[in-house]
Amino acid sequence: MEISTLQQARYRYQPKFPRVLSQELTTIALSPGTPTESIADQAALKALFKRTYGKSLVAVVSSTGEPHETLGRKLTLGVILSGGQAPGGHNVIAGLYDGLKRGNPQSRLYGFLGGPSGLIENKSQELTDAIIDAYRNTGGFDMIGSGRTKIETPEQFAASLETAKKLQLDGVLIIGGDDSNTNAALLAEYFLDQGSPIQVIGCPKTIDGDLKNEHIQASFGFDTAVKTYSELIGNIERDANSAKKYWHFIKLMGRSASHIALECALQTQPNVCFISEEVAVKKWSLSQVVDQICASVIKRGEYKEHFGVVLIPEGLVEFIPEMKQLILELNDTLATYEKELAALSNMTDHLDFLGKKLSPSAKELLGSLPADIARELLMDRDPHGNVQVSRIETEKLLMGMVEKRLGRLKEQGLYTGKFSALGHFFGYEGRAAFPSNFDANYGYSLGLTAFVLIASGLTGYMACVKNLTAPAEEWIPGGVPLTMMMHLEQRQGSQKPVIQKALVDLEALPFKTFAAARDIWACTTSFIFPGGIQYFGPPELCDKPPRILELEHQGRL
Ligand code: FBP
Repeated sequence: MEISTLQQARYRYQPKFPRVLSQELTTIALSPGTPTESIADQAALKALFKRTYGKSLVAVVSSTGEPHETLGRKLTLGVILSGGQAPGGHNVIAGLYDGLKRGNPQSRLYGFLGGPSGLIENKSQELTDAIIDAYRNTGGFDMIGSGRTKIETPEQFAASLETAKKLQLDGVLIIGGDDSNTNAALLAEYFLDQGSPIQVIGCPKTIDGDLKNEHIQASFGFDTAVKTYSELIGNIERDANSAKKYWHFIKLMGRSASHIALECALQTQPNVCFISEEVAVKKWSLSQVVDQICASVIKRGEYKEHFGVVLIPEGLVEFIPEMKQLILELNDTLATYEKELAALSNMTDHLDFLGKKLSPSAKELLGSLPADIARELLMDRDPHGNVQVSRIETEKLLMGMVEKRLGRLKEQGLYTGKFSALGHFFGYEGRAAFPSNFDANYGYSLGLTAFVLIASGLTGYMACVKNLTAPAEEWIPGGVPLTMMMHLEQRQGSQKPVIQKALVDLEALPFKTFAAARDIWACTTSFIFPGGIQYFGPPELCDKPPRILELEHQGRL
């Protein structure tokens, strides 16, 4: 197979990882902290996770005692990639594999094909040196594929155990986001409940950056995705500043939280950027969102700057109160009347049917939306019940509304400028990019850490690596009990245990830094052009962590 020059060069890249993990394995140990509690709903979670609740945080440390053989036992492990692609995933598997083989060359690693369904349906492939080497430091999840199947029915849990037993697994690593790691917690508990010693460990993956907390500083993949999008945004900003004739409306991936939009705004300084969490707190209506864009267009028009850049987080529609209410009602109605709706053949019939079930305000809003947007809101939900926001063309909705509003102002003689808009959606472009050095190092470190946790006999933990703003050698590996990050949430009609999603914190330094500067960006041309990800060169250019991480670190000092 032909490979690019960059891919060849990346094969030779040696990921950097925490110093403690490069020691002789006989001198590495786990240091336990005090027992933990879940972030809320302690009694309910204790009852649901009888065997895995309340474990201690652990740190991977240099052992002070006699050398020991714990990490050298022969192991057979399985690994699953779950959910959307995130750069660095192949390196997690490579780190796990290298750790395993270093511990004991007889150890084996199976990759489950196509995500969690590979475990349920016993579809796997043994991973070898040749396979791992072909994917080192590459993006995407094509080594074994990924999927969004949720392990939820008793039959699926039983089938998962059956597969794990057939392959004689000692443990499974689930690499995924909040929902997939919730699944890892449930599976760890189930295996123990069934009297099986098979361990389950999770790993924080998602470009969205919403799987983070006090102990998980970041999910891998975020850095590469935001650097890829910021390069593209910077290029568009420069084009806009050259041609001086277009307003670019750019929707950015990130299903719920706006971490991606916030990071890209900090890296590129656009004229307008919305943070969904702020929209929700301030209860901005769709019309108020449009007002803000128009204010920037009008102000810039006064300086003859008839161009600009607007960043729109993918999840925005779910945070605008009236849209949120509409989506909630649609979710319920679509689930309740699934059969009846399936029997209807066209969009008009769908809308008529739904109109009779929705509240008057939701019905009115649905009717007022452009037909394409209404159709996109009715599309199938994902297996976790989420509306597929990546398929809703919010950028086009806002472009249309801004154009209409400016047209009206022009008629009233209140606006004399020019407005011509172009829409973009940056999402899939960033999910499978060659991982930045940060993500290549972080993914590999997480894989090595997961190996240490499994070889030490832990289950129901997430691998974690802290101190991420320092050079990789100084990063601190450890494990966080999965139940510690959980609470109960209303999902598809009932209270379910889930890992809490991290939204943008409006009180923290990253958002405050953005909020302090945005009024200037709205009027002036303050663009920054970050350029492409640099893979080779000085560390300050190549190994830089995301700006949000740096600001969060600064905020903690
Ligand atoms: P994960 O939460 O699985 O990491 O997925 C992230 C994401 O890229 C979201 O930003 C986006 O909304 C969604 O996946 C798109 O899903 P799909 O890959 O099914 O189109």
